[in-house]
Amino acid sequence: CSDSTDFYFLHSTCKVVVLLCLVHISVTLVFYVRSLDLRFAFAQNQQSGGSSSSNVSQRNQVQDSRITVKSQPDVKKLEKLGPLRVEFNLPVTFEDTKKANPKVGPGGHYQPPDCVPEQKVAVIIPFRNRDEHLKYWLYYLHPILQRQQLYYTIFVINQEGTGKFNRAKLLNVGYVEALKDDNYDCFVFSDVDLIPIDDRNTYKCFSNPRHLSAAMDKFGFKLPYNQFFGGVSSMSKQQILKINGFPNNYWGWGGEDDDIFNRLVFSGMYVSRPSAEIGKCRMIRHTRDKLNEDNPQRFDRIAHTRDTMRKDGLNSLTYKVVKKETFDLFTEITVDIGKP
Ligand SMILES: *[C@@H]1O[C@H](CO)[C@@H](O)[C@H](O)[C@H]1NC(C)=O
Ligand SMILES: [Mn+2]
Repeated sequence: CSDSTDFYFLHSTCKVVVLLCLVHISVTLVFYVRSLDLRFAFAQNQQSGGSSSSNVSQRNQVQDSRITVKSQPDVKKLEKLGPLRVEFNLPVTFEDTKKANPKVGPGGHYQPPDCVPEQKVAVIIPFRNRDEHLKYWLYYLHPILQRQQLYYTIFVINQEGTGKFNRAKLLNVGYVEALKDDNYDCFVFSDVDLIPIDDRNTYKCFSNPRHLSAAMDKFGFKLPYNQFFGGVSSMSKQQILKINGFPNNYWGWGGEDDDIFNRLVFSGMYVSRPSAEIGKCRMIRHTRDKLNEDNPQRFDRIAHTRDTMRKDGLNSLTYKVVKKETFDLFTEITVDIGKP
């Protein structure tokens, strides 16, 4: 009798042990499969990174040997600087942003009260019909730029009318118009829908043109291709003059940023960038604007930057200022930039 209970006890212990083993194995399996998934997704990402930049393979690229893209050391860590929380679902108004930034003056100007600025920065935003995005941009950027202790003014360059959008020409206009207000020595060019996540990403100029939006969420927080210069960049007055500003004849979407990249490489400069960590930024998701169709001529254009850059740029720029308004958080300049 006692024998059989012993046996019974042994039997159930074995059962428990076997069960535990099974649980262990399945848990291990689940984690293993998950890690495979991750690795697979990563590989896919890598691939799509390579091929979705298909616009690159079609591009007649500047010879690779001429391209040097170097990382420059980021600013020394200042207190309170670091990663931020950036979201686009909270309701944000111009009024609230104004209240939250009492030290920002008319036209969106700020200067640090207790130090002499090393650079005067004009922030140029090419714009049309994106008030929703501009609200978020101002809400996030004003506090960041003040923490970075910059002397700066925000210029929103608004393309009048319903013709095709021309981002690069608006950048030229921003450069020229800002200089009528103050002797800026640094220009930051930012799309209205891009917000940096890390405020150590200083919106100022460096010894070479700087690509500030180095790790966009849209591209999995890395560069879509090495020569990418779109989104947010900064260039000093000297650097801009060296490349004759930006092209005026890219109407519609795409290519103008590649043309700018070519210009600076042909002028003997390279692109500096923050690290992938500090260069992280978020883009506000949106559908393509109606009047910003792909520019079918862009591949041809970027293949000829070397021939066109001396004739087309700041020295051939024409436009008419329609209106200049000084708002609390930014200066808006509405311009007629003509048609293709
Ligand atoms: C290639 O794609 C990038 C990222 O979307 C864009 O900024 C660039 O203008 C495109 N270039 C061309 C030639 O289409
Ligand atoms: Mn966009």
